[in-house]
Amino acid sequence: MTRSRKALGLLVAIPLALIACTQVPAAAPAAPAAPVEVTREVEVTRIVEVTVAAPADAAAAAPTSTPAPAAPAAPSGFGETLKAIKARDKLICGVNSQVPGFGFVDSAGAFSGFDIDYCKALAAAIFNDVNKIEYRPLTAEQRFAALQSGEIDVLIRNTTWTLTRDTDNGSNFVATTFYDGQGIMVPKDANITKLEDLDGATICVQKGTTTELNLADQMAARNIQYTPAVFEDANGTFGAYAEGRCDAVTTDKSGLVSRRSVLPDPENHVILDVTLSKEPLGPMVRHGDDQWFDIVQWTVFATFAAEEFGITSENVDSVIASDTRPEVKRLLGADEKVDLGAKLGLSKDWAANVIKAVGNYGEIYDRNLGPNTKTAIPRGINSLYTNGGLLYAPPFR
Ligand SMILES: N[C@@H](CCC(=O)N[C@@H](CS)C(=O)NCC(=O)O)C(=O)O
Repeated sequence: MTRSRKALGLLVAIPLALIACTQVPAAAPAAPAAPVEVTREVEVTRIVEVTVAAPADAAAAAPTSTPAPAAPAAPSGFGETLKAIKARDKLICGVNSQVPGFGFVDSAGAFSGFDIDYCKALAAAIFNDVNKIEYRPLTAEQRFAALQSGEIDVLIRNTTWTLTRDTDNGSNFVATTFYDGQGIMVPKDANITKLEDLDGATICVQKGTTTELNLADQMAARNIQYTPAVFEDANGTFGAYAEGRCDAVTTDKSGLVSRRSVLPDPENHVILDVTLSKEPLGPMVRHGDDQWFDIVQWTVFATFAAEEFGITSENVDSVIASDTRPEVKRLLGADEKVDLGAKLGLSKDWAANVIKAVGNYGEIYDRNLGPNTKTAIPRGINSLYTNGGLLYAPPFR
C-alpha cells in the first residue's frame, strides 16, 4: 500500500466583479457600467489522501467498482427498470462494503447489513428470490454517477437525502429507512468533550459526503480552526484515525458505531454527545421511471406496515390464513377483490414475499443493529410513529 499525503497550501485568486448599481436616466442611454475587478487572495489548506488500503478480509472478496463508465443512456422511462431487471434476471444494487451493520462484505464475499436487507427485500418483491442480486460496492464519490449512468438499478448505501442530491444527480430519494445525524469520535483519553475542544485539530473525513460539508459549516459557524484530512473510503478514513494521524474522525453516528466496532481497541474511543446535522438515509432511484420509484418506496413501506400490524417472517403465513383486518389482507395479497401488487407491476403476494424473506422493519433492524449485534444502536427515532418514532407507512389501499 502506498499513500501519498499532501498538505495543500493554495493561494487562490478570486476575481470579484463589483458592479455599481446606478439609476439610468430615462432619456440618456448610458454606456454599460464597467465591472471593477478586485483580486483577493485566500489561503486554503487541505490534506488529501488519494490511495487507500482495504482491510485484509474485505480486500480478498470485495469486487472493486470502477467509476461509472460513459455508459449508454440508462433505461429510465416508466416501467423500463423493472423490465430490464427481469430480462437480466437479477437486481443490481449499489451498496457499501465497508460499514458493518449497514453494508459489508466478508472474506467469503458475502454481503450483509441493514441496507443489504433492503436490496434483498426488493429482490423478494420482484423475483421472490433474494439470491437474484448483484451487489455493486461503491464509494461515496462513485455512487451518484453509478446510478445516473444505469450501472445500478438502485442505490442503497447510507446515503443522505438532501435537496441538491434530489435535483442534481438525475435521481430521487424514495423514503428514509434510517434517521441519523453526524457525530464525532475521539480517543477516550484525549479529554475532548465538545467541538470547541477541537480547535487546531486535524479531523479525518471522507470525500464526497455530506459529512465533509457539515463539518465545514459547523466549524465555520463556531469559528473553530481545523484541518480536514480527506480520504476516499471508510477504510482509509478510519485506518488513519486508528493510526493516530488525526485527532478525531467524523461521519454519520451509525457509521461511527459501526467502524468503532472494528477498531483494534473499541473501548478506547468515544462518540461525543454532539450532533452536527440531520442525516436521513435511504434508497435512491433514477429520475424518469415512476413505476420503479413506487416499487422501491412501497417495498420500504411494506416493512414499516408489517411491523405496525405485527406481521413477522415467522407468522406471515398464519396471518394470511386467518387475519381479517382489511388492510392486512390487502397488504398481503389475501383480499379476493383487490390486487395491490398489480398496481406496481408485481405479483399479488409481493409484500408477503418481502416479509417472509427479510421480515418487518423491526426484524431487519434487530438482525443488523439490535442489542445482540456488534453494531448495536438504540432504535430511538427509528421507531414506529406508534412508539414515538418517525416511521410511518401511508395506507395500503
Ligand atoms: N451519509 C453521508 C455519509 C455516507 C458515507 O459515505 N459514509 C462513509 C463513512 S462511514 C462510508 O460509508 N464509507 C464507505 C466507503 O466509501 O466505502 C452521505 O450520504 O454523504
